[in-house]
Formats: sequence, C-alpha cells, structure tokens
Amino acid sequence: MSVLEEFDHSSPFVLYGMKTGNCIRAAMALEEAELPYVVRHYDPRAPGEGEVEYRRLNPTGKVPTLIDLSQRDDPFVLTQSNAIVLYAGSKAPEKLLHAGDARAQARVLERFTYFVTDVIVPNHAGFFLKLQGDAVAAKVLSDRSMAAIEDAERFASASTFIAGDAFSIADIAAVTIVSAVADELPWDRLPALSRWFSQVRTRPAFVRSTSAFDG
Ligand SMILES: N[C@@H](CCC(=O)N[C@@H](CS)C(=O)NCC(=O)O)C(=O)O
Repeated sequence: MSVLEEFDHSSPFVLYGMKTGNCIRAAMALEEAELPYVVRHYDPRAPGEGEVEYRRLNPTGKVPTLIDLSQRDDPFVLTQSNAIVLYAGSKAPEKLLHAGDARAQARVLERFTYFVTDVIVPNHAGFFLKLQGDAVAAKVLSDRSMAAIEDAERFASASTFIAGDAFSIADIAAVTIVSAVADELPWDRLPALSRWFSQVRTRPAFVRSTSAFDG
C-alpha cells in the first residue's frame, strides 16, 4: 500500500509539519482559503520511524508538505510553503489573489514575491550561514532582509494591507516572516507597518495557524 492510500480521506487536505514559520505560513493560507485540513506533526530533525514514508511524499525530508485528497483517485502532493500559499490562493482567488482585476492581482504577486525573494530568502540563507559559523556573511544577508521589511513601511502607508485595501497572500508571506524577526525591528520608525502587523495578527486564521502544530 502506498503512503497516499493510508489516508482515510475524511479531510481533503493533510498538512505535514511542525511549529516553524514555513509551516505556519502554509497553515495560514489553508485557513484563509477555508480549506479543511488535518495536521500531521513531523519533525525533520527527529523523524523517527516515519522518515522513509515521509520521504516518499517529500524526498527533501523538509516541512511543510501538503497532500490534497480532494480528488479521491488522484491525490496531489505539494511541497514548498510558498507554493502551498499560492495553491491555497488558487482555491480562493477572489479572496486571496484579487483575481478578476488584472492589475490588482499583479500587485498581489509583486508584493508576495517581494516578501519571498527579498525578505524570506535572505533571512533563511543568513540563518544557515550563521549555523555554519560565518557570522559576517550571515549579518550581510540578515541586514538586507531587515532593510526590505523596513522598506515595506511604504506598502502599509499606502493601503490597509500589503497589496491593497483587501487581505491577500502577500499578507500571509509578510506576517509570518515579520513575526519571526519582530523583536529586532525598529517599530518606532514603522508606524504603518506596526498598525498592519497588529491588525493581521488578530485574524482568526493567523491565530489558528500559530497553534495548528501544538500538541
Ligand atoms: N523553502 C522551503 C524550506 C523548507 C524548510 O527548510 N523547512 C525547514 C523547517 S521550517 C526544515 O524542514 N528543516 C529541516 C532540514 O533542513 O533538514 C519551504 O518554504 O517550504
């Protein structure tokens, strides 16, 4: 029996992960898109007996991994937290992608990719360099990531949310990475971003996603 055949299909989505920013980002997207999912806790650093099975789903051994069982005979496995965010967005396009208005949707993708490429990527790369003991290179990347977050003050100054006056996947990418570095940001110089951050963190989807991997 394959790994996918073991699921009971009682919930259309299964999200493997643990309490990390990448996994919370994926969970928040499912919550915002109102896609019913169950969580399967998986810690890549202590995978235990489930590792072989898990790597059949995700050969990298990393989390998160999403399984879409909504087409009973054609399950779909998706890795990469930001791909999961986009996939969830595609299930609720008017709500999360501002679909129907080409310019508004392009703005969502612009701001989403801003946070992915200019904030999340250097943050993660800096984290791994620090683990390798290269503090100087780690700081270069961390500083770039933090500067990009500070520059997002102009997004929050111009509109209620990161990509306009309605919530979108850009806010999901942004709030999860800003939460991870919130203690290091100069909030007194970021009044609009501070207002946005407080607002998005009170969303039920954010609250539920941060506790999705507890227990
Ligand atoms: N780019 C991937 C990164 C996935 C990733 O590195 N996940 C971490 C946890 S947040 C992990 O599984 N680390 C274990 C490892 O690197 O072996 C994503 O966004 O999903």
